Amino acid sequence: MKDEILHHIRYSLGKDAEHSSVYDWRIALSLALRDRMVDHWYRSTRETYASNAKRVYYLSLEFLMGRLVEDMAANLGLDREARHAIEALGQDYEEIVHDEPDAALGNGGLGRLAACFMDSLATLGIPAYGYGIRYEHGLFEQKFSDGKQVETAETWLTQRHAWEFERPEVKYRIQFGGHVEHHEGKARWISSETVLATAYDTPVIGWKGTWGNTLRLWSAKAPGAFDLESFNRGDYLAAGRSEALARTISRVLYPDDTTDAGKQLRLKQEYFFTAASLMDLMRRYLSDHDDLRALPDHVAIQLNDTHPAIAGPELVRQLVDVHGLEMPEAIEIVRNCLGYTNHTLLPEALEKWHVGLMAYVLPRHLEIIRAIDHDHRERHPGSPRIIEHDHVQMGELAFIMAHKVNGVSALHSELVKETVFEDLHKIHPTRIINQTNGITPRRWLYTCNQPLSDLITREIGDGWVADLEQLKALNEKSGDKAFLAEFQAAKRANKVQLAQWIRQTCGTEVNPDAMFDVQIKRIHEYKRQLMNILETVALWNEIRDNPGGDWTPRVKIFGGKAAPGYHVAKQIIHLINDVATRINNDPVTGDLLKVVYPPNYNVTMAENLIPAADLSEQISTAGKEASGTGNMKFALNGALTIGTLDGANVEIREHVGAENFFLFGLTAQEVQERRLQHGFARAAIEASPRLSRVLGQIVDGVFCPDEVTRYHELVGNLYDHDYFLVTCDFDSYFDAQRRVDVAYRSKTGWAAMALKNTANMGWFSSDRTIQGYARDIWHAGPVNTGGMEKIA
Ligand code: NTF
Repeated sequence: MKDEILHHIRYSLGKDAEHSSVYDWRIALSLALRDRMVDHWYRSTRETYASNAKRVYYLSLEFLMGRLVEDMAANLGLDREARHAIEALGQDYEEIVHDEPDAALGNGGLGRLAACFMDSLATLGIPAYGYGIRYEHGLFEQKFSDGKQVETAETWLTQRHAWEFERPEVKYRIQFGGHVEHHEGKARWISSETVLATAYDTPVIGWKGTWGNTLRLWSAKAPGAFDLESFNRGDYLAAGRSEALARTISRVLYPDDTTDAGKQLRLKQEYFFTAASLMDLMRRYLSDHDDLRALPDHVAIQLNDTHPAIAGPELVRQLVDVHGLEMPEAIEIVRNCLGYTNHTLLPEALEKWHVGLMAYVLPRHLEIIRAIDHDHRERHPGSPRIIEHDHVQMGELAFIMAHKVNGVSALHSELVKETVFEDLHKIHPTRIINQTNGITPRRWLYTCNQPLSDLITREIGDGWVADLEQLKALNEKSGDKAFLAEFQAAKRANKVQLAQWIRQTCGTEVNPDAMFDVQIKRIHEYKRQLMNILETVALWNEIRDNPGGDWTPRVKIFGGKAAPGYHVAKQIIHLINDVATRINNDPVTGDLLKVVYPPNYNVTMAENLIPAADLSEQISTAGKEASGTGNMKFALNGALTIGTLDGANVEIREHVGAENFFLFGLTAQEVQERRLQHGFARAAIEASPRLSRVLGQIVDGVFCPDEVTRYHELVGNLYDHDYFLVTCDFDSYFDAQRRVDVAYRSKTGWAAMALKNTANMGWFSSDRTIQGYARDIWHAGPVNTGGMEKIA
């Protein structure tokens, strides 16, 4: 390793060791690791071709990969060797690892799930490609200015991205606009704009390097030659125009995972990467097959939400307009290739495109969508329409064009059947299935939590990393005092580290012996960070009322970004920061209560916070969080959950045991009923003196003396339109928190409960999730076991 790193310092970076910077060392280390991936990667590709195995294509507008160096080293089994080599070269390994910017090509859970799936696909040896966009700017960077969120552009690609291979020879012409001509039953799309999609490949190597897949991200370029004529005339802007316009498509990730933002460009992004991916997989298929009717035997395409739902009409277009198949047959072939995963029930997140826009950007696709709609309604009279109120409903389109539709937790999948797709479910009662989300144990325990990972490996060997259910063996240890002490010591080591990081990042001193209570996720009303901060104020009040009481010291930790246009979410951020300022400077509560909100939450920050958490906040309004995956990461790392019966919380609680989970709040059913009661929020506030007092303080400007009216709108909305039932669940939440306080006072009691969480979270490995998709949706499997067998 040492020689390989030095080789890259010299021949890839053109430096000598004495004059190399941290950046140089990082790139050299990354390139040395990448070299070690290549042979595994080629071998996997060769075996896939040789065995004629079915390939899985995961289409996702987001891949939230985070940093890669530690993950890549770990999967190659070179984590220790890499560290030793760097140290032997006189460099600081931590500093080098921390120099890598996060690949933040996603917003939150949906994008991070795609990244975990890539890891599991490679670990399981399933031939797969991830397809997405190589955004120049990932998710914006968040700063706080006087407590308010400020966004700046993220710039990960201003540095060299050492993991990827540029593929200038892989390029496709993606068309937009124009019109369609029909001649003798044949359609010809005369487009008005062309953009080139070019590929960048990142190898994804599974655990122990046994298999390698590819993450192929598309970048947009102008198709034509540079406009030298304008340039020579001195019109430099005109000379650069077509390049700039084309590149716009892969310029930025839309900073919003729940609203249908940025109309035309967003639709172009979706079509751009979907069409390029389908052209690419068709080229691969046709290179050694000639029967298009057999496509579904060799190709499984998974749509990560509706963002790539244009895949249905696009693949039909390729089969009909390019390869001459008949429309009904093409529709059937495509359906047998496609699966669609739904990730949300929030109506504002279900994509709809105005037919005018669709006709303008993708005129041929609009025709095909009408044909698909017609075909479906001929077969199923009374079926819901894809086009409704002049909008193409991408959820309906994805449903109709997929042979399987899945939700992401047991509860969510049932709600999908009962709500968004109620009518389509009646027509296709076996189409909707469930695949509960999972997380990769490689990143989310082995790499991010070394103290705990080492302890577990010492106790039960390292088989758990690829077979997480082996953690069950730890259940036997829950009565073993000595083991519990070591388990606690691992947590404490993580907390000490985090306390130091918090001091550096936020300037706040926190006591590692206090309970670390963490809520990290996008800021959204349904996730109810507001309820958490209101409870924090209520606790502050009670401590101040009785400062000599027997309080359990807490550090409330928040992390997360708000979509730049989401006004209420930004107010909530401001309120959390205002409350933090007041409480952290209160000598009465002192170390008993602290509130910290480090800015710019991302994957790397999650890897720091989760191993150090005692309490995981999963407090969404029941029925709103499709699954959650942070909830799984915390429980796996030995945090206890305070949560509602929502998303995967339900299944986590079943696995870890109800006695090791702090449950509160209304159920999804009760939420529905409560909303129908007139004035429910006002009634709940009036019935809760504690909540009334907190809201009164906020309105009186206790936390914003410089601008007393700052939160009047926020609080006013709670009284009148508390859609997410913060007020109704408040007391139940407060009481559950006090049960948490009591439980935390027994150190070994708490440690035993925490261990039960770690021991019983094995089922939530994304390896299990991927096996479910492979078995129930893709009918695909690893090459080396002859395909399906192992999984079935
Ligand atoms: C998210 N959906 C859900 O809100 C989470 O509950 C879930 O864990 C993840 O997907 C992964 O399934 C979205 O981000 C989106 F875009 F659909 F709103």
